[in-house]
Amino acid sequence: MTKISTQPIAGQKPGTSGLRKKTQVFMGPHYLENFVQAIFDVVGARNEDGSGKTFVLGGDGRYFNDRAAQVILRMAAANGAHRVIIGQGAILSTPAASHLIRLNNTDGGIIMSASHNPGGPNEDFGVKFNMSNGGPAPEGITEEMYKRTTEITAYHIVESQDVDLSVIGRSQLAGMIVDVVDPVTDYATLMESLFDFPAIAAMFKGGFRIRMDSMCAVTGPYAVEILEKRLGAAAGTCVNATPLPDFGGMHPDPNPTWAKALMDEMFGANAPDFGAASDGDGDRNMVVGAGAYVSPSDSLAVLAANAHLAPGYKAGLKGVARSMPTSAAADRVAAALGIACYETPTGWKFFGNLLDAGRATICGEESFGTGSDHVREKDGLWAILLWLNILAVRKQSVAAILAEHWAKFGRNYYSRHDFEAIASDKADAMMAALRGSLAGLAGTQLEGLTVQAADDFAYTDPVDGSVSKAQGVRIMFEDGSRIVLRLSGTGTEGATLRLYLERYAAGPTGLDLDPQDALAPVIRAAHRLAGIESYTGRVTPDVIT
Ligand code: VG1
Ligand code: CO
Repeated sequence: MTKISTQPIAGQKPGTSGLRKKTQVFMGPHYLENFVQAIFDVVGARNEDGSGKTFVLGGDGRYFNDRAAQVILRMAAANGAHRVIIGQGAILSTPAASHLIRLNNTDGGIIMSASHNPGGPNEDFGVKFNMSNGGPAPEGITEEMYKRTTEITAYHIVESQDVDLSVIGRSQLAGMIVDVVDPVTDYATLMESLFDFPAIAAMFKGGFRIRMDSMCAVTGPYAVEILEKRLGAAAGTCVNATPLPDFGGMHPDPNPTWAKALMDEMFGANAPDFGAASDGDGDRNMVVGAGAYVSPSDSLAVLAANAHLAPGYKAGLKGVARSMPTSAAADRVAAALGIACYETPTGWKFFGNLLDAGRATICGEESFGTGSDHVREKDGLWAILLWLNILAVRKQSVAAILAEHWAKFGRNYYSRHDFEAIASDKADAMMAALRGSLAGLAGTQLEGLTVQAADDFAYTDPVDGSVSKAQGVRIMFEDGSRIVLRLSGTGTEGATLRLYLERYAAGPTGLDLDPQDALAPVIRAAHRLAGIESYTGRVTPDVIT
């Protein structure tokens, strides 16, 4: 075992979901090692009695995934871990990693991913730690890790050859057990336990056509196994199904902008009945019907309203949770079902306590994330399979299900506008000015809207009482419209401003507008209130979802 002297490296502060930096930064001297040592220093690789702990390790296969895995294995051994369970080829989707942590009663896991960020030598890499419940480390723990990186003086690593991760089976690394497992099997079995596979298979057999776009990212092998092999979807249903280190040069973010080929197919002639895409690490999903795009906020609401149709949820839901910027469509479903609805800050780590405490069964974020208490991460293929299960039972099109949903609950028109790579000082100045103006906003009239209330969202976790402040500026209007602004915590270049826009239409008329048209006055109000152009020089967003 070798103890290597090191020095603190600035900026190793985990964001919304782990530490994300340019790959070159992660590959720099001691960078990965310092952060991994900080993880082990905070969570401990040994139990109090001196025995070693067990961890799960895997990543989304992006550039540097394989080499980083070898470093982390050597460091786990040197820090005294007993055993590491790792996906073959160091591959695990984020939800599959969460499942393996729980299934094997381990002490947590390290996931190597920058999720929806592009990959490659000049793109992004990331590392995050998940706790023994399978969920991302809460803020208190990531803060401790960050603090540790600012005072680190040494890390531990064994000298050894690489472990062969290409072959399933057990080996030893300096006394530590390394179990290389199939990344797909346990996850696929979990899905089979939750959903009515025979009903979905019968639907496929009856001619229902689906297109699954894995965006050259990690879900490819999972999608092929589950959709094509176990459910009998036509060969070729899954496209971009081979994970590539640079995601084929694409941006593995399943939204209408980056999954444009899928959108074109779903809105073209002879479109399949159902289309879906997932992101770099497999925790996000986009679903589309023939000619019918489902916004993530609506998807959460439809899934919550229909989950009881799937075997895993037939007893009903204990509660629903959504991130604050997500639309209130799910709240209306929760109210109708008579169950609790929670509003949390952005990031899946805030759902963990609610899921562990049995307060929420289904959670979702506007950023194409949905999941349930089956794991402690959002789960792209899970959402896709729940949709398929619902479609198999209801025997209606996606468009018809959406229309019926809006007719019953009204429609929360919703859109997110992203302004990327803004100079950080300008973005900070804009947010500071906006925060400073909030106290005087109530009663202000603009664009035909009257401000009812404005605040900076703060969250008190109902389970452990921890408080998270400054989670996004909210401006609520008297007619139920809402504007939210926050800066991204996952980007690696400058600042990304996220502007979230919402307007409610009760129906029965006015439920079929283009969201950008329905939201036009809210968009204008947002630009005026925040002074986006005068601070950042931007008028047009880079990405609209
Ligand atoms: C974004 C999304 C957030 C999501 C996070 C991680 O964070 O807005 O909802 O939880 O990404 O998703 P931010 O701070 O950039 O807005 V993933 O699939 O990138 O792990
Ligand atoms: Co992701």
